[in-house]
Amino acid sequence: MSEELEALFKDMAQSIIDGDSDISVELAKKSIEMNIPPLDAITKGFVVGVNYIGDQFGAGEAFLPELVMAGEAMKAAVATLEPELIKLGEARETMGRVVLATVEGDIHEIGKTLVGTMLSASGFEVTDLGVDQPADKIIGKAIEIDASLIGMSALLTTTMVRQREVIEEMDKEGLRPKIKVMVGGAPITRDWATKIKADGYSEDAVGAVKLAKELVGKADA
Ligand code: B12
Repeated sequence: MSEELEALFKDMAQSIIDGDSDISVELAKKSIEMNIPPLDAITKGFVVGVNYIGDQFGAGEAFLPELVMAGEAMKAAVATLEPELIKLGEARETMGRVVLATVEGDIHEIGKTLVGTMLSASGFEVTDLGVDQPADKIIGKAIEIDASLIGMSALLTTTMVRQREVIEEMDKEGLRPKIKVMVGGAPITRDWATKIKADGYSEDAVGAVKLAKELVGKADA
């Protein structure tokens, strides 16, 4: 990696740590001008900062206002890069409909939105219900739009259990295997996904696209 690039990624991470949306957006724009792949800017730059603040918060060394500011700066940077992410997709055929949501009681949206953007860029028709979504809303929407896939995000150890509730409800209503389920979010592991009988899990947005294609039977597309 060139020194200039390394410095830019470092500044990106720092802008999130400082919770400075003006600078994070400015750096996102700069990376577009420099033709840096938008996913690199996110994963090698901004995410490093948000993870740092998350760890500091977890250790009691950063507090809620800092977490909120970092979240806002992260959201603004990802939103700036979103059109570039979409441009990357050269989807010709539609891959199927996906309902995406963060589960009830959980308002973390950045990772879920990023997954949604990447799925759209890859040809999926994404209905993003947003955050804090109860099981009946998620399932109801999937039935309404005849979705082939539901993607659920959870960022809290206290809300990840909601993913299981949705799956149990779907099984009760006989909706699977017609509608597949993938799960994700920072505390989610492959073991958890297996335990709750999800059809798949991915730890990041690129993996989520690959998984979604596999689940709808279009792995080669
Ligand atoms: C930003 C942030 C916030 C922001 C969210 C802003 C927003 N608009 O989204 C705000 C300030 C609102 C917030 C609030 C809280 N937060 Co918070 N937050 C974070 C932080 C720092 C970063 C999350 C993030 O955006 N990461 C960047 C994105 C890109 O990554 P991601 O979300 O993991 O998503 C990727 C993958 O997981 C995956 N993925 C995600 N979703 C899906 C879905 C599918 C289907 C698939 C396949 C893949 C997938 O792909 C994504 C892209 O690569 C994390 C720490 C961390 N490192 O996770 C804490 C963290 C999650 N928060 C935490 C806590 C405790 C809280 C609060 C309870 C704090 C409080 N006391 O109020 C509240 C909860 C409010 C609620 N009810 O939800 C804890 C959770 C601890 C735990 N064990 O449960 C963490 C881990 C911090 C910590 N170390 O303590 N938070």
